Amino acid sequence: MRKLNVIFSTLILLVVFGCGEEALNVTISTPTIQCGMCQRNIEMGLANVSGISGSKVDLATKVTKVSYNKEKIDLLKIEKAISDLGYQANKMLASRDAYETLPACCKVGGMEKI
Ligand SMILES: [Cu+2]
Repeated sequence: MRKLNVIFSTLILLVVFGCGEEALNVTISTPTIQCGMCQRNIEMGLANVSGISGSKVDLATKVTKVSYNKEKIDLLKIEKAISDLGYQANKMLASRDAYETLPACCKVGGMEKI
């Protein structure tokens, strides 16, 4: 019985403390990505953003899947972070300054010019 109690309290603790840390997943449209370097730029850039626990860029479908902690960051801030890396995120256009610093291959249509 005592053992059951321990297991039961552990479960309750896991539920109580687990909730706040729950990672949400969101799929963000990133239509301006061009190549593997864009993929690296975004994945490595987002790795440095507090509250984001992981991201995966799918070049074929041009979407970025992001796992994040909703206590620390929200969708708008994630879109802003991607914009600040030089890429459009959903309806948010790329930050102009960041976009200008991208290598030619990462700019829109860049892969066709090579
Ligand atoms: Cu690129």
